Amino acid sequence: MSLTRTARTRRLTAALAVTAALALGATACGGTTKDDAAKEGGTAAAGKADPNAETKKDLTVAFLPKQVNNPYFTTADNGGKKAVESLGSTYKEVGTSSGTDTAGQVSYVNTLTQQQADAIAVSAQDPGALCTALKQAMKNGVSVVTYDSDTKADCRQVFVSQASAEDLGRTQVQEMAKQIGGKGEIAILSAAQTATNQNTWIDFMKDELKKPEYKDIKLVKTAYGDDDAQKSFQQTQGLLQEHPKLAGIISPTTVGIKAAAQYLAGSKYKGKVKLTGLGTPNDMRAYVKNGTVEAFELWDPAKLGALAAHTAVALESGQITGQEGEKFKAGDLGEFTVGKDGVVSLGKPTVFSKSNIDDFDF
Ligand code: RAM
Repeated sequence: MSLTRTARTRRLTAALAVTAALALGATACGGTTKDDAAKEGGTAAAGKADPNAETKKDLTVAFLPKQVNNPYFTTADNGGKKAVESLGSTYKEVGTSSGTDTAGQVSYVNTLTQQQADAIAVSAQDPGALCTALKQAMKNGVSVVTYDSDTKADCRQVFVSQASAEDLGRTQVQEMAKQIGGKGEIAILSAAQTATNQNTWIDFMKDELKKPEYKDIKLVKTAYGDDDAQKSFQQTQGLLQEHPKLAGIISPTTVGIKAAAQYLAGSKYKGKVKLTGLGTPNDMRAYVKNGTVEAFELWDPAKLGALAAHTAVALESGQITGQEGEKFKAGDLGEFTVGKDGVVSLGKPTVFSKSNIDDFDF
């Protein structure tokens, strides 16, 4: 019997067990780790990687973004879809419309496990909330990749990161400092308070701000707009009411920076209060052209989605297991190496300003 068939039979049995466990409300019992899964011989962690193993086809690869109706994830997941289909497998996307519905994300993971998806690529709304469900998925032979926003390292096999988190955090502070001439009060407008990606970047921003060259810059508040356009708009308004001397806002979320730009553009602060962070060129083009925003950064979300898809299929095919040093091919994106803690990094982000924004369409 082929490994796939064995894995399938095991999955079916395990899926029935999951159903039973869920019916009993016993979802918190899955303390299994990636290594336990490996011992069970699942494709999810088949012990040793074989870089020459054949790429499996006819797999079902499910994408579970932080938020389905967020244009950033629409672009990312479409990149994932193209890559999955180019590899001869089936793509599907499930997810919640709110960026703070962690219970919803958990329930999608459980459903995908019961449906015996071959691989899941998930952007986690919360680092810990998904752990039990993801461990259960891996125990059932599902390959688990996080992309964009990570869970804990033992709750997935690989994290596909958009760029170095440290670079992203530090460069946003450097850009802000340049725009405000090295002094003044600044604030951060983030996404959800639990978001792993934003929180990691913010930690690096705070660390960067400790350097002597930023002694005249004061971070006065971190606000959370939950990746909800209206809440982010209101939070921006609140920041300026509370801190009328604010010199700038850093918003490391595509939803937040767009809402903040919209608020500033229609206010007396336009062009005076600086705004930078992470945005898509299509969302921000008008605000760059009308002088509300000078520069901001981002990676190509479609490439991030494509890399997540290639990583998921490489795991499911046994070409990698998530150990440091393993190499795999990701189609047109080239060859990648799994780094420390199972992290695969897409590369360097692009800084967008008036001079180059029209070269990009996403
Ligand atoms: C939002 C989401 C996403 C983040 C981007 C920059 O779309 O919070 O997780 O990576 O912004």
